[in-house]
Amino acid sequence: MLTLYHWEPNANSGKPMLALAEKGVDYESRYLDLLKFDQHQPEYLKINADGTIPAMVHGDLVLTESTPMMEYVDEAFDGPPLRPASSAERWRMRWWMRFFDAYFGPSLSMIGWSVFVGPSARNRDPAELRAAIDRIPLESRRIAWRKALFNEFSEAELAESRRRIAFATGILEQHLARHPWIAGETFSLGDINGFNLGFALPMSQPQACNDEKTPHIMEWLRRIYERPATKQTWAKGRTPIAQRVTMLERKPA
Ligand SMILES: N[C@@H](CCC(=O)N[C@@H](CS)C(=O)NCC(=O)O)C(=O)O
Repeated sequence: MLTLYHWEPNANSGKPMLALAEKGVDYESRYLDLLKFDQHQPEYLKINADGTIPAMVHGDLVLTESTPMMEYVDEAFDGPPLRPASSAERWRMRWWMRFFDAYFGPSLSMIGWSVFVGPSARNRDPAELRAAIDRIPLESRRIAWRKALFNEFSEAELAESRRRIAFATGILEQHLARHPWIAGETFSLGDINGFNLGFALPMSQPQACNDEKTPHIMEWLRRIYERPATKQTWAKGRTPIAQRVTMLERKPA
């Protein structure tokens, strides 16, 4: 019995969703609406006391942390391997996953929370919002929500995130000019990870990621978008967040 608690196919939730689809593994999907704070409700806190998504339940085991969760999916289930056979490619896959999770992802997330999550969840009674923030278990998430809901990200921290995004897209473009995939010659969890962070980059960061400046990133995103597992996974989205993926449709020649 496999159950996945997730939000939209996007960022962290989309990583196990797409890995499971690539493996061809069925699961029970439990959709939590992040903007309605479903992830802080008592019923879900019994599954993941941190109140973050995704979480996966396989038998008696509760798994959190989307990147190691994808490695578990690849090891525990049949289906095409999603980690390269060679040690060198595995190292390169993990190098990039660490970079995505520790450096690129948090910067994209800060911009996303400031321009999208905050404004989308803000139109409620401030007292109700403060009570919702007080129920968040992790201090780091309480801080992120407070800044997003009350528009408190400083210009200095947003500028630093923009600088990091420009740097990250620059080195990713250089890498993909030399190799078709993140690990090198083999499609892997690294591509699933990067796609989830970056599928909307041409819309959210058009100055950093576009056909002229980063043609190899654009081609890589389009190749992943065209995979049947990606189409199947993004069809599970319920909001315009997931629908942004269609911007990767190739224009008729
Ligand atoms: N490192 C964790 C991060 C999980 C995480 O923070 N997820 C975000 C959504 S992408 C979340 O649950 N936010 C809920 C909240 O802040 O209330 C992972 O990769 O699974």
